[in-house]
Amino acid sequence: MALTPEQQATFREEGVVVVPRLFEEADLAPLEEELSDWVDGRARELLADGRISDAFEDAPFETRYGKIFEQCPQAGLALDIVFLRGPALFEFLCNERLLDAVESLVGPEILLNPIHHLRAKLPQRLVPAEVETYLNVPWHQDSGVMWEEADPVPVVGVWIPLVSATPENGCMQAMPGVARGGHLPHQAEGGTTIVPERLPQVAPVTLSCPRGGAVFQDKFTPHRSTPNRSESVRWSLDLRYQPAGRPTGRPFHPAFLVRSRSDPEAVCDHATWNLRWQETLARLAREPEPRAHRLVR
Ligand SMILES: O=C(O)CCC(=O)C(=O)O
Repeated sequence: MALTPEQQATFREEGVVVVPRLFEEADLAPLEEELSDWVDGRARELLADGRISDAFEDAPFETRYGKIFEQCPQAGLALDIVFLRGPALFEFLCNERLLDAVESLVGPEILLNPIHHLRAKLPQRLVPAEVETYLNVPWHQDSGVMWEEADPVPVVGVWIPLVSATPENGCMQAMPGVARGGHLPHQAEGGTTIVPERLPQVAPVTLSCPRGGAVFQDKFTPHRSTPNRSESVRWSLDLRYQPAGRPTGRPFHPAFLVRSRSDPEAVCDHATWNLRWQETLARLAREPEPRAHRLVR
């Protein structure tokens, strides 16, 4: 579904727009099932190894992972898009409604930028210090995690909650109307974050978003996510799309053509996506990974 002219105008002017109804339940269900199967498999393994005492087989998607994690934090290992790489996940990255919306912002030749994550944001009381700034991301722009080569490219961030995101369970916040100012310096201290003296003095908007909706953001829009004060897991995806044939800001990671009106045959399939990430991860395990984030200190 293309964004409405009003939504497109909000995106252009504010650098962020919440689209509360983008997906049907049928778009999300296969992905939720694939993730639930993954949690189930991990729970069974840990139970068999004696590392957890209860696999919580009957717990729903929103809470089961947290209950497993609480017993054994290794439950969270390799829980991200590039490690999971399942068919439903790939199918979702190429979802027609999603790409129609993206097309209305970046045009008909669409590249999936390699910066994409699945976040199972735990209840705050369970968040280990090592992943604090991955789950409670401090103020940053997406340009801060990309090389400068992507500055002129309209990379659009799409944040998709798999359970309704609210202030209670740690939804996102963003600073509207400042994207036009471009890239701001980021530092490593406190997790990749805008240098405090350069943080715009703009009142943030809280981006509550129901399941079925999505938040679209300019790569220069400062955003952060707030702690999850609920007892459920706030599952979400954050994806990035851009016009094909332009730098991604991650030249050492693969990018994938997911829609092409001029050459539909050229779009990537699940097997290719899977293989290219496998090859890339194997290569990066052998050699030092170049620095991905753009940090001034
Ligand atoms: O999901 C979150 O909590 C953070 C996501 C984020 O920082 C992003 O989409 O760039």
